[in-house]
Amino acid sequence: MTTPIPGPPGWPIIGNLRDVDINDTVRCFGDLAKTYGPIYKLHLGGDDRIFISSQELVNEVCTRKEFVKIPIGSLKQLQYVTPKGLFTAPHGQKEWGEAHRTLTPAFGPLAVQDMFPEMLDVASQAVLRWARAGENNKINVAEDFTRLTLDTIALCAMDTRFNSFYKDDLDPFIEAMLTILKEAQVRSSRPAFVTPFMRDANQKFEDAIAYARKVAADVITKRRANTSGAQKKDLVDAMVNRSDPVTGKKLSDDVIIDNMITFLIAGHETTSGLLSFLFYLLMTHPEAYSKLQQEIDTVVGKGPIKVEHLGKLLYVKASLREALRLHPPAAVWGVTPLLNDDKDSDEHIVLANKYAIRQNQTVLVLTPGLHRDPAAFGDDAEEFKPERMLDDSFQALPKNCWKPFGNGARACIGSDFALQEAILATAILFQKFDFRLADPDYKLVIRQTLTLKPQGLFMYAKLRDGID
Ligand code: MNH
Repeated sequence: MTTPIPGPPGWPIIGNLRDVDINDTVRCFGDLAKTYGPIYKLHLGGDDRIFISSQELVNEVCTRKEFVKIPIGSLKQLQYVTPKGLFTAPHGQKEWGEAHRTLTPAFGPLAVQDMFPEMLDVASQAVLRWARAGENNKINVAEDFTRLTLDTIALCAMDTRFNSFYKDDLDPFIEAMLTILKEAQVRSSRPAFVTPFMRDANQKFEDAIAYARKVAADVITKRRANTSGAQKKDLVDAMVNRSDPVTGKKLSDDVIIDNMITFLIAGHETTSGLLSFLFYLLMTHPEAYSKLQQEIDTVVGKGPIKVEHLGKLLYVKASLREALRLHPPAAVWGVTPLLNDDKDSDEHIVLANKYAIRQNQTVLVLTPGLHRDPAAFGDDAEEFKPERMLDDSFQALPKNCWKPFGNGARACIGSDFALQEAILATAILFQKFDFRLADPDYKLVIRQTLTLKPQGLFMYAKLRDGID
């Protein structure tokens, strides 16, 4: 016997379309969970979609092998741009397996340490820019962290300098990428039959894709031509020179291009969102702020920061985990039960011993709700407490209650990269500056694009005494 999954009553044809604001879906999905509970369904796009947000249900979905990734929303639209990119690949794609096996070692914690010099280079540019602008300069937090993360991923994954801290207009590659992301978002929020009629937008989209692919192809050509022996140990090197341990093959140019674009898209907005939320949380929690800065002063001191320092910044790492818990930038991801080879089969799987989920039905994991489940995090789940994310207590948390990087084989390949980058940036910035909100009464507003970010967040950065 199964129980129906609760949900708001829908309308004929449009289903539950009126229950969600297309530009603010994450918040709407979260609000609906407050009304209907940790599992509910909405009829959208011609099918019932199931939303889950408790540790118990998410744990089941994360551990039962029948559940596989399904690209949803903008991610699905981006399949057109990067059909063989890791992020957008459909479950079971051959090229995904090859690229996953080839590139996983290059994203491991040790390999990522080889990219410390590049990350430090870009973080130092942020320091310089904020120092020069002076303590009365209002910093647009999300904007400057996007400069930081974009320049970092471009340097590591495309061997290209955007120099975003030195100029106000965007590099043409960034322009192209923003056009691509915007169009993917627009397409994901309207019925597919409309798209062919949007001639101008479609042309702009095609031009942007062609430009981005050309730039990426030139990077590959240049790296292959460099036979000097002194090759950088970066992600370009991994994509061009490593081979799949199973097939022995190297990645094709198309797959490399797809993944270069993928890393730029996946690797900047998320990490800049993380840093923006972290700084917001620290500026509004003075105790955590001073603990974090004291740790940096003790571990790093006043001298240059080194790669050996990073592993000792335990409170910084815990604060980043806690920021990812309260404000996961990639907030919703999709899975679906794969039960047999028949796409239209009505075989189903039973969740929590009572809810039937059909083959190919989309289950969306709502991480903001999951990350505040009191059953997993206690009565203070809504509060910012980095202590709970120090290694011992972090490891003692219930299984699969913290999922900011997704799950299983399709989890984020860049999580070590992102954490190293964020730890380094936080350490060097708090070593040099004191921060405060430009508007002490600022109330957090979250803006949804492909990811979530604080909107209208400004701060002041004042050089600390004895720093020159
Ligand atoms: Mn990342 C997948 C979150 C940084 C490259 N990333 C995912 C997923 C989440 C995610 C969630 C799973 C999505 C899904 O199941 O549909 N990623 C993040 C967050 C940060 C982040 C919160 C930073 C903080 N990601 C990065 C960085 C890179 C990157 C940096 C690249 C350098 N992410 C990826 C790729 C995938 C991915 C590639 C797809 C992996 C796969 O399916 O094989």
